[in-house]
Amino acid sequence: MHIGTSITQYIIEEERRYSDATGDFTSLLNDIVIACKVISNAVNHGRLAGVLGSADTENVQGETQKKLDVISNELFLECNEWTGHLAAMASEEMEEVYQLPEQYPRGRYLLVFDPLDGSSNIDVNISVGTIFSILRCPQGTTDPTEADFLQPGTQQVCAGYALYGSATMMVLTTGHGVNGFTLDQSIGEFTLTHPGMEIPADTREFAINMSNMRFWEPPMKRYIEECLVGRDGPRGVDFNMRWVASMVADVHRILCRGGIFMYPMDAKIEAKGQGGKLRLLYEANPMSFIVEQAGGLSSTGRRRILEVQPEALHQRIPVILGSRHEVGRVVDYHTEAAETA
Ligand code: P6P
Repeated sequence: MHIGTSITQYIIEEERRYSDATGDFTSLLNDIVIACKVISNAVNHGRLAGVLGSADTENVQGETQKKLDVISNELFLECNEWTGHLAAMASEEMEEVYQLPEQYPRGRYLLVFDPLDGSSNIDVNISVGTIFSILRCPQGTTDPTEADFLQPGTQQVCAGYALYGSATMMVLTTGHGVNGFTLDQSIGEFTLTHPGMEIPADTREFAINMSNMRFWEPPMKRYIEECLVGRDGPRGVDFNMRWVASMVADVHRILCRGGIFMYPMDAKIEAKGQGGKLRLLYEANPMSFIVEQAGGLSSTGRRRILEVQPEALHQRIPVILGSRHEVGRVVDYHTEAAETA
């Protein structure tokens, strides 16, 4: 009986690319996989396990936390804090950097994550996910501070997400392409099902929260209006729209069949003094690494997201990512607008 390539086998074979590999990274990635399996189990049991609904607490973002937000965050900490592979962790759900309990050894990596992205969908049984990014801990640092996490996305060692959907999947990149794994519930292992994922350069499908249209900047309005006019306008073709309001689900669709995902800057966000809606370190950067490794582009509209120098742990940023020809068009519209301003 052939069980296919397990995620464990994939990770170990990836490690063999590096002659100086110690097995540290392999073990770290396996710990993250375990955390995602446990979260998947909690999500799949939902109301049966009494884990739906609000936790009646707020996170650093000022958002009401779902019970599963808190549970998922605690699971990630519990599965990773003792291993000796990490020097510290940071999470959307925690204001400060998580310093490891002093009894645990320190390792060479930093882990930053959104333990349950899209959790506003959890109570209505729409797909949610976990997003994570692995950075190197600066040499000789044993008690990292926020400043040690403020590395541009180009410094990521690994990025991935788990999608808790009709199937539970994990999608990973370590800088050598993108691979997708599906959880085989019968053996409790992720198996390679989507090797070498690539985003088509062109698409006729866009993903954006249209209710914000009146707040967008002119180049974004121009792009979407052209898509809406379709074949009767300058694009000459009709477009389709999808918006799950779970970044992991929207990005996964784009990885599978192309598309462009946009959460642009808008006047409402600007009035709040924020740099965007989505968070740079644990949403935009890991998804941008994955998208670029799959042949797509990821931009703020004005610059490549992976090159942005973070200034704060929970910094927000505009995100336009997906099929490279469409992202390129949106960037061109922003450039033209700046040149004619
Ligand atoms: P809106 C989920 O809260 C999230 O961070 C992303 O997963 C998602 O793409 C976006 O926010 C949805 O935002 O304004 O449409 O609810």
